[in-house]
Amino acid sequence: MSDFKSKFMEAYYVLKSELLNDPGFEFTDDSREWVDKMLEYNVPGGKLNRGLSVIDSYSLLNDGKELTSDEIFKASALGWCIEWLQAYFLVLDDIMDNSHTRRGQPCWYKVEKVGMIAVNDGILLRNHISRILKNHFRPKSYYVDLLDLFNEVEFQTASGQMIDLITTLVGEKDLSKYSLPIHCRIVQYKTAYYSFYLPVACALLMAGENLDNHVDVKNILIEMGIYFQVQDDYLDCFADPEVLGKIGTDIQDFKCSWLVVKALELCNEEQKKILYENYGKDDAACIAKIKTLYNDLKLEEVFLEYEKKTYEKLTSSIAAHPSKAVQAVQLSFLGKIYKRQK
Ligand code: GPP
Ligand code: MG
Ligand code: MG
Ligand code: MG
Repeated sequence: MSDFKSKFMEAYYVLKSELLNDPGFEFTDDSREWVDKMLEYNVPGGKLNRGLSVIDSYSLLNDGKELTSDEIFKASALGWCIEWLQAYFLVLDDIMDNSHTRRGQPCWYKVEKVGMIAVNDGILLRNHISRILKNHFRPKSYYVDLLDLFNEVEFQTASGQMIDLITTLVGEKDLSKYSLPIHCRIVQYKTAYYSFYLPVACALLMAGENLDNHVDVKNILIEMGIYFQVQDDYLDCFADPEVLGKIGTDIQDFKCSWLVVKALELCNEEQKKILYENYGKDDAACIAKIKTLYNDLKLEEVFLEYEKKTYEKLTSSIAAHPSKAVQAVQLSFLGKIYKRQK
């Protein structure tokens, strides 16, 4: 399915060039250079799964019929809108999470001369999405639905991010409020909608579908998105940062991670004391104690068991869907993330 990758990359350069020559602003050489660097640093360097999924999904929804170059470009442009959205979220999320690295390089706000300019760059990235949609979709009958979709999903994500952040409030660090339902609510909103539902919803709109008729697809994709964020939480602690491209910060950030929720479920009184005393402290010795505890509780095995069960559950839900094309879209997503290492 990666046959679209080179076309997808070509579209990136077209879109970037349009943004660098946007008639809505009088660019100077300096400002154009800033935006160019900022985009190169933050937009194309990820796995591009979300973006590529729009073309893959659109192609599958068209029963694999050969796409015209205009269709490939349009689906790519929507895919890039999601990659731009992701860049916008990550630039700001890394500031909020006090993170160090992302995609194998320092977080954008950590780059010399950037600092808090990164906040405005995040706002610019968000605005670029609207510019791209306006430049390429304004005459389309589904333009309003696209704008509405991006607005809805951004609202859901920012709301999820809010609950992710307010559960960690300094001075109110209280592990007793962490549970699986709270975790599930956070990750459904902060990750699942924009990472899983949005690419398929874009492809459905481009294919002329009404999103109200696809609530069942949405529900399965949300389940998949929750699984994806459980993997993210697991990898935050157990992956090699070299492979993952980022250094985990969930333990010191006091995050309501799937791992701490499982640890709370499985620990004895003595281990609970260790959790309460060491979780959420930015201190190497405290972090090491939490990691030892996670190993003692065999959380790697617990995760692998969860992963297996979730995979089985998802494949059977997908198999129950009436449309073969929709099944194929969902299976291609699941295949991309099952047992991922980064
Ligand atoms: C992932 O959480 C969630 C996001 C990146 C959404 C951010 C939303 C905003 C409105 C800024 P995470 O912090 O676990 O991701 P990572 O592990 O990649 O830092
Ligand atoms: Mg975060
Ligand atoms: Mg983060
Ligand atoms: Mg994370």
